[in-house]
Amino acid sequence: MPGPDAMIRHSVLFFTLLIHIARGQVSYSIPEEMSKGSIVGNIAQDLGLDLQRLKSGKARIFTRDNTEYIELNRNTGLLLIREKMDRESLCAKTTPCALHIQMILDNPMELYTITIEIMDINDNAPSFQKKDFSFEISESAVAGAGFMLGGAFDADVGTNDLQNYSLKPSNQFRLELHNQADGSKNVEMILQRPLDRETQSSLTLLLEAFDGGDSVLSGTVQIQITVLDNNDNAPVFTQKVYKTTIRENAPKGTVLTVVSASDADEGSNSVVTYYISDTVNKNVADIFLINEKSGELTLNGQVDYEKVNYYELNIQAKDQGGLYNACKVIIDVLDINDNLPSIQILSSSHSIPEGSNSGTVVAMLNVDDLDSGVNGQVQCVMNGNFLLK
Ligand SMILES: [Ca+2]
Ligand SMILES: [Ca+2]
Ligand SMILES: [Ca+2]
Ligand SMILES: [Ca+2]
Repeated sequence: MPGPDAMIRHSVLFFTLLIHIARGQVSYSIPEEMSKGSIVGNIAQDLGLDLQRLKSGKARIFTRDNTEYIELNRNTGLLLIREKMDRESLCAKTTPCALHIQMILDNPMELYTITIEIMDINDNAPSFQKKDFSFEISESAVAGAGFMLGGAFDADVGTNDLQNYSLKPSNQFRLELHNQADGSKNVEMILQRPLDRETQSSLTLLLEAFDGGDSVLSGTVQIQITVLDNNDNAPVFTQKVYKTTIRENAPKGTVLTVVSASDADEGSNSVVTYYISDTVNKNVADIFLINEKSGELTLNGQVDYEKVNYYELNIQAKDQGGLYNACKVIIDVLDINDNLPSIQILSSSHSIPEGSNSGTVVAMLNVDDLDSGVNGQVQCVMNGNFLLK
């Protein structure tokens, strides 16, 4: 509803128009919502009747449905607003909107037809039936996909009626309006470029409807969009290569390292399981065990530095949708002193001739230790009258 200022403005803009006088009939055009007591027109003057005749003829207004919107002041000859008229209630979308009344006089009996056209003022903003629209759209939806939105309604007519729509922001979606047979427009929201749930999992848009009044009125509705996940991300390991060490003969269950991969998707699309993918060397896969869920790599067999001092494992992280990523775990086995030095006699003399010279070789021995570093350094000691070389 317009405020007092607006009413003053309207009464200036829509000053009562005398449209037509034919014999016995007169037409006026007034804006809707004129306040009680406002002047519609000077009927006496417009019909060329003097005020005396109005009085003597007991001039009065007659309406077919007895709704008395208009009254006649016999003393002044003015037609006045008796009850405020709302064009929308009287005529809805019908144009033109006119009130047909009669003025009756007695002595002699006379009948005048008065037509009052009620002009629309822009006193209704477009409004949406729904408070908001909500959509669930997969991030796999392609550009060009359309989503129907409910239109707005404006009770006014002509340029004061609904004229256009806007959608904000407009980077992801644009509007398409489809003209209907009844003159209304179907509003469709078109995806301009694919959504990415990992960048933005929900969007709020504002649909605004405008009329074409002198001062434009508008109505808005929110569009809530939830972006549904698609499995478009493979798991990613936090490291490409993990390095670790283990002492040989470490007990079964010893934790070597924990590998970890994250997946940017959500729900089952982001659930990661770990596998040792090194199937070439079955032994390797048997020696180590990875926890499918936690990525914890443990020792499941024996490592012997003297046999293998270095392992390279390929580990895969797989999501529920089958996307995967791989990493390497490099394991250095650390030596411990777990081997006794061994002595082998390569050749020996069973007897030594008496008086043999000092320095005569009597036996050749091989002394060895499988360990490495200081663990493999051997010191030989001998008793008796012999010398080790
Ligand atoms: Ca109106
Ligand atoms: Ca309007
Ligand atoms: Ca995924
Ligand atoms: Ca995704």
